[in-house]
Amino acid sequence: MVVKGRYGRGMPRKMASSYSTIAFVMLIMFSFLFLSLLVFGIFFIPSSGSSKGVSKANDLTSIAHNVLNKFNDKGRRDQWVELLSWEPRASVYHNFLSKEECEHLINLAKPNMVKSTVVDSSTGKSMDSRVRTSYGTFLARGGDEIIKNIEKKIADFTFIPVEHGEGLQVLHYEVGQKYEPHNDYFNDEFNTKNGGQRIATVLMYLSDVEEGGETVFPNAKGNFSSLPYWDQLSECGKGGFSVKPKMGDALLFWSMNPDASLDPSSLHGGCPVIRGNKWSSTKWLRVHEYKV
Ligand SMILES: O=C(O)CCC(=O)C(=O)O
Repeated sequence: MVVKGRYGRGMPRKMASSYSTIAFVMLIMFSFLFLSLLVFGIFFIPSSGSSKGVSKANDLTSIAHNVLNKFNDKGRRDQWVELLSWEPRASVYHNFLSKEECEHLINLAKPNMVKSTVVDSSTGKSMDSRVRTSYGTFLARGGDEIIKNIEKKIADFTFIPVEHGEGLQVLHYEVGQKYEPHNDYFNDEFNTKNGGQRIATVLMYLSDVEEGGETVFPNAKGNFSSLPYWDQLSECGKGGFSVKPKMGDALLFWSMNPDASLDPSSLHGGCPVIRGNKWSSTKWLRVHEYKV
């Protein structure tokens, strides 16, 4: 026995046509919704992993490169972050400062340059020293709009707030002048009263140096003689992992490990300048707010 439907075999034509109208309207609505989600970026169609610009997991250099390039002004030199070393943790941000910013810092500093000193660990006072033969001066934090902008860029680069930074120090080294290897962190309580320990340093090169003047890390771990610029380094520069000064580049290195212990591999110095002269600017960053 064949059981017939309520309407017998098949639907009445009128009903069938209203179902297809509903289906058509729903199809249009879904297509519209799908296109809207795509346009507003709520979801995306994955492309094959080999496409350009897709970085591997943990490939920090290319992540930073991709992000930083977005902020590149028209006509400005390419900017990217290069990881240099894990012990100490160090990276360089290429073309961090423009030529105009470098010149601005040098011009502000020039009238006030005095023989560089080191900090006495018992009194916290500055004292003359043979380990440091450069000339330098400090520029007040937030001293003008250009300094404010540089300090904001440093905060973005390091993830450490502007208020944790000491004032910028500008240094000038002439032929033969140097800064012997030292750590930027303190071994006493006096110097850590304001702001706590120095956690990291950003060293900005305000000029190129024809020969010598490298920043050297004598305790760094790695096979440095395989570096492509090894042959261009001075004897002092070959005494560890070295960064050659290049105008506008900013070297970031950490004096503290992620577990808050001090990192002795952050020992560093400025090699003697052999030809030309060197201008640099240092920003020391503290664990806590540094009151100025
Ligand atoms: O000039 C350099 O390369 C090193 C400077 C330095 O060590 C410092 O300012 O703490």
